[in-house]
Amino acid sequence: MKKLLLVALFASLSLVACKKNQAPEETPAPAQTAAPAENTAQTAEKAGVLKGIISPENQKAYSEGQKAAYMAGTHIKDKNADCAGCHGETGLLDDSETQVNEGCVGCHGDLDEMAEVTAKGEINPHKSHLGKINCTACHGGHEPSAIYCNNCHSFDIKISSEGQKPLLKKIDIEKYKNASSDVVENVDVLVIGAGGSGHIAALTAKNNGASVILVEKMPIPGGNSQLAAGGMNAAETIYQKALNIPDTKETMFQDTMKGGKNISNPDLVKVLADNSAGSMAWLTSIGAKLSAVNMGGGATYKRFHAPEGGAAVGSYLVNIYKDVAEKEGLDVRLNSPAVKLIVDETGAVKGAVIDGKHSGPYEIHAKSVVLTSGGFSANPDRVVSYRPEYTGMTTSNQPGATGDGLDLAKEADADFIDMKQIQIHPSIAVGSGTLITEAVRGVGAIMVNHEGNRFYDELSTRDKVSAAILAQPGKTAYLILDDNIRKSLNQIEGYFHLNLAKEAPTLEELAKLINVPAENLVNTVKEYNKAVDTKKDKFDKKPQTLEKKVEKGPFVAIEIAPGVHYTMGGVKINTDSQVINSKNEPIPNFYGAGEVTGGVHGANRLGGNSISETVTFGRIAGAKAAENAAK
Ligand code: MEZ
Repeated sequence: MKKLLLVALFASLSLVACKKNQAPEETPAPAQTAAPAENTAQTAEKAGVLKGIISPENQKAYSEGQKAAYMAGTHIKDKNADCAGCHGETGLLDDSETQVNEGCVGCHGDLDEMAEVTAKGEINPHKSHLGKINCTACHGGHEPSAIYCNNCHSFDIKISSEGQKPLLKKIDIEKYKNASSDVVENVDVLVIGAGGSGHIAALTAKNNGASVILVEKMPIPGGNSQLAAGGMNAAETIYQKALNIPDTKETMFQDTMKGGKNISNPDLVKVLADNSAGSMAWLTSIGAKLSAVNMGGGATYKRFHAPEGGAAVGSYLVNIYKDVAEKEGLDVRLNSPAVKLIVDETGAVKGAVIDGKHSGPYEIHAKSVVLTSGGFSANPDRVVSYRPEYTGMTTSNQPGATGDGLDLAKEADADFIDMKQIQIHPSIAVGSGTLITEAVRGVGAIMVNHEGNRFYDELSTRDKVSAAILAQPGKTAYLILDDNIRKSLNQIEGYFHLNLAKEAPTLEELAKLINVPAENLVNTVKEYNKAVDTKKDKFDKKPQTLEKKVEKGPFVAIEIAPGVHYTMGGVKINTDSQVINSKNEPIPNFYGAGEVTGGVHGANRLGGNSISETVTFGRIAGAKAAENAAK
């Protein structure tokens, strides 16, 4: 029905001639010259093409480098195409490109339908963990298309209108130092960054009666939360109780402090642990069920909560947040970077300047601003400025994780903490940016070096496991698992799907496949299986983590190497999620949550604590921001 409505809406708009469900053609488009500085609608108007048919003149304008006249390959060939079909009669696009995307869907079908007609091989770009996303996240109307997936993967996918370029979205905040605009909107709460923390803060503020705008610089929402694989830590949950897991908030507090080498802010860690079961209950209330409980690195008990069957936690949650946001009518604006904070003479934060992709700069005046813009693992320059030894390292992060929010916060005199504490995750699949979730080790995979020998406790903290891998010849290792372990976590099938895992019927054959001495691998596994029986391991793996033997073929190997995963440092906050300034005082009207903040994880974050942080501190920040706005 919805589809019919969309088609009807589209039909009423004097349309681009629709060829529904036509697969995009691989039409090479002429080379593009530099884009003009003005926005697309202005350029289009100047070029006089807004209402015209795509004409020879239009094509000529394109070939002369006028961006507005550039059309994605399929469209440029369509002599009957009409700009208003995508742009509407005004020609003005909203920054989220809602209308134009409705147009794409009206002509071509939705993602599911496109997945049917474009299925080529195993990898289907229209069916991914990113869930429902805009067509324009990848397909360009007036600029070459880009395969969003290839920011993290290296798929050999063809896309119409060339374009494979990575989408790193680093915003040069310095450039906007004096930015301002006469175009002003007013709102109670402005949330900057639509990842997990941002969605939760925005939804909470809205539920607490505030008007809310959530802005996101990327063309898709979700941030790094979208990529979170393993689980969410929480103690004393109903799911743990049902499994008789004797975990407590105090144990979670102690594990987190110890994992962070005791430099975390204990008040924040206490908030994290004490609220974790409540955060889980809140997730349940919005339809998220994280009832599978696994072991995470550095944890005393199983507290790593994931969807039943072991699906990736992040995309599962983010897709629920997006649905709730849509249902509740949350104002979410994509392609809308916050480029400057508005700070008054007393130091209070009053809003931000947004540079919308189509609308250009405008101001949002807000009674409260919540910063949830994420970390900076995808910004190698910034990472290396703190940790030169990480030069050239891969990352597991989405391309928007560049840390611009830190530069914004600096304008409001925010204080920073633990900036040098950057987490290296032990298991990024070699040759890709794909995280092999810690849950693989949590459900029983062992780790061997190129000699086929184990060398460390697989479930120690990430800093130690990473250092141990980097000390091995070749600086990579193999995860080895059997069919029982494989079947206990369905994300592992995904690694096969992505060509990152190898399998063989016997350990000897697997050894041959990965080029390690077979005798060593067989003996290593024998010795490990004995440790499972005796609960005594030569690398001191905790008895409760010695659960499953590696015994049933086919056997699986995944080559892994450490990569930049999480930035523990960030803006200083207090337990009310208020951002703290250089005089150690809360900055009026300014809140922060998630990876842009520091202090919760100290020198090393435990796996599963970041999703927990997004929910707990996202909710606190949203509630406090709404309360402040109501004053
Ligand atoms: O919290 C994380 O970073 C996490 C659980 C990652 C993973 O290995 O899945």
